Amino acid sequence: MSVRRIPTYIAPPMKLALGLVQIALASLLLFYGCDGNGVGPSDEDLPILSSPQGSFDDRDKRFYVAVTVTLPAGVTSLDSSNIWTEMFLVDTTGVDSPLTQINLVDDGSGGDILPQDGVYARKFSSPLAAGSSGTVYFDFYALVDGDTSMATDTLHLVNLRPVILSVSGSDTLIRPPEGFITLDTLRAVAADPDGLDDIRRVGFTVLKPDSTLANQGQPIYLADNGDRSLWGDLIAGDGTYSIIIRLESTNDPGRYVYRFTAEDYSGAVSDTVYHPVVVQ
Ligand SMILES: [Ca+2]
Ligand SMILES: [Ca+2]
Repeated sequence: MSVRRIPTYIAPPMKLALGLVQIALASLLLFYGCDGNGVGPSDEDLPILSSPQGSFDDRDKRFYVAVTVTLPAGVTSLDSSNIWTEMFLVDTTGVDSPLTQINLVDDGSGGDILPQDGVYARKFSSPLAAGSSGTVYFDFYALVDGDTSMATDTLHLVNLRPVILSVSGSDTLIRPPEGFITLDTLRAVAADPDGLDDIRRVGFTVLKPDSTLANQGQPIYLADNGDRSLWGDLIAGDGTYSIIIRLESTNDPGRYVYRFTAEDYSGAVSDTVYHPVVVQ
Protein backbone atom coordinates (compact mmCIF):
# COMPACT_ATOMS: atom_id res chain seq x y z
CA MET A 1 0.00 0.00 0.00
CA SER A 2 1.26 3.45 -0.79
CA VAL A 3 0.12 6.99 -0.96
CA ARG A 4 -0.09 8.70 -4.26
CA ARG A 5 3.17 9.11 -6.14
CA ILE A 6 4.48 12.66 -6.17
CA PRO A 7 5.75 13.54 -9.64
CA THR A 8 9.27 14.85 -9.90
CA TYR A 9 9.41 18.46 -10.84
CA ILE A 10 12.58 19.17 -12.70
CA ALA A 11 14.01 22.54 -11.80
CA PRO A 12 16.98 23.63 -13.89
CA PRO A 13 19.83 25.40 -12.11
CA MET A 14 19.17 28.58 -14.06
CA LYS A 15 16.07 29.12 -11.99
CA LEU A 16 17.97 29.48 -8.73
CA ALA A 17 17.82 33.22 -9.12
CA LEU A 18 14.05 32.98 -9.01
CA GLY A 19 14.06 30.99 -5.77
CA LEU A 20 12.69 33.76 -3.59
CA VAL A 21 9.89 34.45 -6.04
CA GLN A 22 9.04 30.76 -6.11
CA ILE A 23 8.88 30.56 -2.33
CA ALA A 24 6.45 33.47 -2.37
CA LEU A 25 4.40 31.76 -5.10
CA ALA A 26 4.41 28.47 -3.22
CA SER A 27 2.96 30.09 -0.14
CA LEU A 28 0.26 31.68 -2.31
CA LEU A 29 -0.54 28.27 -3.81
CA LEU A 30 -1.05 26.86 -0.33
CA PHE A 31 -4.00 29.15 -0.03
CA TYR A 32 -5.27 29.30 -3.57
CA GLY A 33 -4.25 25.94 -5.08
CA CYS A 34 -7.08 23.53 -5.81
CA ASP A 35 -8.02 20.61 -8.03
CA GLY A 36 -7.80 21.25 -11.72
CA ASN A 37 -5.46 24.21 -11.60
CA GLY A 38 -2.32 24.09 -13.65
CA VAL A 39 0.90 24.77 -11.80
CA GLY A 40 2.93 26.55 -14.43
CA PRO A 41 6.57 27.26 -13.77
CA SER A 42 7.55 30.88 -13.47
CA ASP A 43 10.07 30.65 -16.24
CA GLU A 44 9.50 32.08 -19.68
CA ASP A 45 11.49 29.23 -21.27
CA LEU A 46 8.98 26.65 -20.08
CA PRO A 47 5.48 25.93 -21.38
CA ILE A 48 2.63 26.85 -19.04
CA LEU A 49 -0.07 24.24 -18.54
CA SER A 50 -3.53 25.47 -17.58
CA SER A 51 -7.10 24.14 -17.41
CA PRO A 52 -6.10 20.48 -17.09
CA GLN A 53 -9.16 18.27 -17.35
CA GLY A 54 -10.06 14.62 -17.36
CA SER A 55 -13.68 13.57 -17.79
CA PHE A 56 -15.60 10.40 -18.49
CA ASP A 57 -18.22 10.12 -21.21
CA ASP A 58 -20.79 7.64 -19.99
CA ARG A 59 -22.27 7.25 -23.47
CA ASP A 60 -19.24 5.69 -25.10
CA LYS A 61 -17.34 4.72 -21.91
CA ARG A 62 -14.30 6.78 -22.95
CA PHE A 63 -12.18 9.33 -21.16
CA TYR A 64 -11.48 12.78 -22.55
CA VAL A 65 -8.32 14.50 -21.39
CA ALA A 66 -7.18 17.99 -22.35
CA VAL A 67 -4.80 20.69 -21.22
CA THR A 68 -4.17 24.20 -22.51
CA VAL A 69 -0.53 24.88 -23.32
CA THR A 70 1.09 28.29 -23.57
CA LEU A 71 4.38 27.73 -25.31
CA PRO A 72 7.52 29.76 -24.63
CA ALA A 73 8.60 32.32 -27.23
CA GLY A 74 10.20 30.71 -30.25
CA VAL A 75 8.38 27.37 -29.86
CA THR A 76 5.43 27.00 -32.23
CA SER A 77 4.09 23.55 -31.37
CA LEU A 78 4.72 20.47 -29.29
CA ASP A 79 5.26 17.07 -30.79
CA SER A 80 2.79 14.50 -29.43
CA SER A 81 5.66 12.59 -27.86
CA ASN A 82 6.47 15.63 -25.70
CA ILE A 83 3.05 16.14 -24.15
CA TRP A 84 1.22 13.44 -22.29
CA THR A 85 -0.94 12.55 -19.33
CA GLU A 86 -0.31 9.82 -16.80
CA MET A 87 -3.48 8.33 -15.32
CA PHE A 88 -3.59 6.81 -11.83
CA LEU A 89 -6.35 5.34 -9.71
CA VAL A 90 -6.23 5.71 -5.95
CA ASP A 91 -8.87 3.31 -4.70
CA THR A 92 -10.98 3.68 -1.57
CA THR A 93 -8.32 1.90 0.52
CA GLY A 94 -5.60 4.32 -0.65
CA VAL A 95 -3.83 1.90 -2.98
CA ASP A 96 -2.31 3.70 -5.97
CA SER A 97 -2.39 1.97 -9.38
CA PRO A 98 -0.90 3.41 -12.57
CA LEU A 99 -3.44 2.88 -15.34
CA THR A 100 -2.12 4.28 -18.58
CA GLN A 101 -0.05 6.97 -20.27
CA ILE A 102 -1.59 8.85 -23.18
CA ASN A 103 0.14 11.25 -25.59
CA LEU A 104 -1.89 14.32 -26.53
CA VAL A 105 -2.39 16.06 -29.86
CA ASP A 106 -3.52 19.48 -31.07
CA ASP A 107 -4.30 18.58 -34.67
CA GLY A 108 -8.07 17.99 -34.44
CA SER A 109 -7.65 14.20 -34.41
CA GLY A 110 -8.09 11.50 -31.76
CA GLY A 111 -10.65 13.46 -29.75
CA ASP A 112 -8.93 16.85 -30.00
CA ILE A 113 -11.69 19.27 -30.92
CA LEU A 114 -9.95 22.17 -32.71
CA PRO A 115 -6.55 21.98 -34.40
CA GLN A 116 -3.81 24.42 -33.39
CA ASP A 117 -5.84 26.15 -30.66
CA GLY A 118 -3.31 25.36 -27.93
CA VAL A 119 -5.58 22.75 -26.31
CA TYR A 120 -3.88 19.36 -26.48
CA ALA A 121 -6.36 16.53 -26.04
CA ARG A 122 -7.21 12.87 -26.59
CA LYS A 123 -10.13 10.53 -26.13
CA PHE A 124 -9.46 6.93 -25.19
CA SER A 125 -11.23 3.79 -23.98
CA SER A 126 -11.47 3.42 -20.24
CA PRO A 127 -8.68 1.29 -18.75
CA LEU A 128 -10.71 0.97 -15.53
CA ALA A 129 -12.33 -2.25 -14.44
CA ALA A 130 -16.14 -2.02 -14.38
CA GLY A 131 -17.42 -0.49 -11.17
CA SER A 132 -14.04 0.93 -10.06
CA SER A 133 -14.34 3.47 -7.29
CA GLY A 134 -11.89 5.93 -5.85
CA THR A 135 -10.14 8.94 -7.34
CA VAL A 136 -8.51 9.13 -10.75
CA TYR A 137 -5.55 11.49 -11.16
CA PHE A 138 -4.46 12.88 -14.50
CA ASP A 139 -0.92 14.25 -14.34
CA PHE A 140 -0.19 16.29 -17.46
CA TYR A 141 3.39 16.85 -18.61
CA ALA A 142 4.92 18.98 -21.34
CA LEU A 143 8.57 18.65 -22.26
CA VAL A 144 10.46 21.47 -24.00
CA ASP A 145 14.25 21.49 -24.38
CA GLY A 146 14.69 18.99 -21.55
CA ASP A 147 12.50 20.88 -19.05
CA THR A 148 9.16 19.57 -17.87
CA SER A 149 6.03 21.42 -16.81
CA MET A 150 3.25 19.63 -15.00
CA ALA A 151 -0.41 20.06 -14.01
CA THR A 152 -2.97 17.76 -12.42
CA ASP A 153 -6.69 17.16 -12.55
CA THR A 154 -8.67 14.74 -10.43
CA LEU A 155 -11.90 12.86 -11.01
CA HIS A 156 -13.88 11.11 -8.29
CA LEU A 157 -15.46 7.83 -9.32
CA VAL A 158 -18.67 6.71 -7.71
CA ASN A 159 -19.82 3.12 -7.85
CA LEU A 160 -23.57 2.67 -8.28
CA ARG A 161 -25.59 -0.19 -6.84
CA PRO A 162 -26.94 -3.00 -8.97
CA VAL A 163 -30.68 -3.45 -9.26
CA ILE A 164 -33.01 -6.40 -9.82
CA LEU A 165 -35.49 -5.31 -12.45
CA SER A 166 -37.81 -8.31 -12.31
CA VAL A 167 -38.16 -11.88 -11.10
CA SER A 168 -40.13 -14.60 -12.83
CA GLY A 169 -41.14 -18.11 -11.81
CA SER A 170 -44.26 -20.04 -10.91
CA ASP A 171 -46.27 -18.55 -8.07
CA THR A 172 -47.98 -21.88 -7.31
CA LEU A 173 -46.35 -25.31 -7.32
CA ILE A 174 -48.01 -28.68 -6.83
CA ARG A 175 -46.00 -31.27 -4.91
CA PRO A 176 -45.32 -34.36 -7.02
CA PRO A 177 -46.16 -37.93 -5.99
CA GLU A 178 -43.51 -39.74 -3.99
CA GLY A 179 -40.51 -40.66 -6.09
CA PHE A 180 -41.02 -37.79 -8.57
CA ILE A 181 -39.72 -34.26 -8.75
CA THR A 182 -41.23 -31.07 -10.08
CA LEU A 183 -38.88 -28.61 -11.77
CA ASP A 184 -39.40 -24.86 -12.04
CA THR A 185 -37.17 -22.24 -13.60
CA LEU A 186 -36.59 -19.01 -11.69
CA ARG A 187 -35.18 -16.01 -13.51
CA ALA A 188 -34.02 -12.64 -12.21
CA VAL A 189 -33.20 -9.76 -14.54
CA ALA A 190 -30.37 -7.69 -13.04
CA ALA A 191 -28.65 -4.48 -14.12
CA ASP A 192 -25.89 -2.21 -12.88
CA PRO A 193 -25.29 1.39 -14.01
CA ASP A 194 -21.56 0.51 -14.19
CA GLY A 195 -22.28 -2.26 -16.66
CA LEU A 196 -23.32 -5.91 -16.51
CA ASP A 197 -19.63 -6.78 -16.02
CA ASP A 198 -19.85 -5.23 -12.57
CA ILE A 199 -22.47 -7.70 -11.32
CA ARG A 200 -20.73 -10.26 -9.16
CA ARG A 201 -23.68 -12.47 -8.34
CA VAL A 202 -27.44 -12.75 -8.01
CA GLY A 203 -28.95 -14.95 -5.35
CA PHE A 204 -31.95 -15.53 -3.14
CA THR A 205 -32.79 -16.85 0.29
CA VAL A 206 -35.92 -18.84 1.02
CA LEU A 207 -38.25 -18.13 3.93
CA LYS A 208 -40.17 -21.36 4.58
CA PRO A 209 -43.81 -21.71 5.77
CA ASP A 210 -42.55 -22.38 9.33
CA SER A 211 -40.69 -18.99 9.26
CA THR A 212 -37.24 -20.59 9.19
CA LEU A 213 -34.75 -20.04 6.39
CA ALA A 214 -33.87 -22.82 3.97
CA ASN A 215 -30.21 -23.70 3.26
CA GLN A 216 -29.16 -22.46 6.74
CA GLY A 217 -30.00 -18.97 5.56
CA GLN A 218 -27.25 -19.03 2.95
CA PRO A 219 -28.11 -17.55 -0.44
CA ILE A 220 -28.67 -19.82 -3.41
CA TYR A 221 -26.98 -18.30 -6.45
CA LEU A 222 -28.35 -18.14 -9.97
CA ALA A 223 -26.25 -18.35 -13.13
CA ASP A 224 -25.96 -16.20 -16.27
CA ASN A 225 -23.99 -18.82 -18.16
CA GLY A 226 -26.30 -19.75 -21.06
CA ASP A 227 -26.58 -23.33 -19.75
CA ARG A 228 -30.17 -24.33 -20.53
CA SER A 229 -30.13 -27.92 -19.33
CA LEU A 230 -28.57 -27.44 -15.89
CA TRP A 231 -29.57 -23.86 -15.07
CA GLY A 232 -32.41 -22.98 -17.43
CA ASP A 233 -30.41 -19.93 -18.58
CA LEU A 234 -31.04 -19.01 -22.19
CA ILE A 235 -28.26 -16.52 -23.02
CA ALA A 236 -24.89 -16.12 -21.31
CA GLY A 237 -23.97 -12.66 -20.03
CA ASP A 238 -27.28 -10.94 -20.80
CA GLY A 239 -28.05 -9.97 -17.19
CA THR A 240 -30.85 -12.51 -16.87
CA TYR A 241 -29.83 -14.97 -14.15
CA SER A 242 -31.51 -18.36 -13.97
CA ILE A 243 -31.80 -21.48 -11.85
CA ILE A 244 -33.86 -24.66 -11.99
CA ILE A 245 -35.36 -25.53 -8.62
CA ARG A 246 -36.58 -28.97 -7.59
CA LEU A 247 -39.73 -29.66 -5.60
CA GLU A 248 -40.19 -33.07 -3.98
CA SER A 249 -43.14 -34.79 -2.30
CA THR A 250 -41.46 -34.27 1.08
CA ASN A 251 -41.34 -30.46 0.84
CA ASP A 252 -43.63 -28.70 3.30
CA PRO A 253 -46.78 -27.20 1.81
CA GLY A 254 -47.50 -23.56 2.47
CA ARG A 255 -46.30 -20.10 1.52
CA TYR A 256 -42.62 -19.60 0.71
CA VAL A 257 -40.98 -16.23 0.11
CA TYR A 258 -37.91 -15.96 -2.11
CA ARG A 259 -35.81 -12.87 -1.42
CA PHE A 260 -33.58 -11.87 -4.32
CA THR A 261 -30.57 -9.56 -4.24
CA ALA A 262 -27.75 -8.72 -6.63
CA GLU A 263 -24.23 -7.79 -5.52
CA ASP A 264 -21.56 -5.96 -7.52
CA TYR A 265 -17.79 -6.28 -7.36
CA SER A 266 -17.46 -3.41 -4.92
CA GLY A 267 -19.80 -5.25 -2.53
CA ALA A 268 -22.76 -2.92 -3.11
CA VAL A 269 -26.06 -4.81 -2.80
CA SER A 270 -29.33 -4.10 -4.59
CA ASP A 271 -32.68 -3.60 -2.95
CA THR A 272 -34.43 -6.90 -2.19
CA VAL A 273 -37.11 -8.17 -4.56
CA TYR A 274 -39.64 -10.60 -3.03
CA HIS A 275 -41.22 -13.48 -4.89
CA PRO A 276 -43.86 -15.52 -3.00
CA VAL A 277 -44.59 -19.11 -3.95
CA VAL A 278 -47.43 -21.26 -2.64
CA VAL A 279 -46.68 -24.98 -2.49
CA GLN A 280 -49.77 -27.21 -2.46
CA1 LIG B 1 -21.89 -1.08 -9.57
CA1 LIG C 1 -28.70 -15.23 -19.05
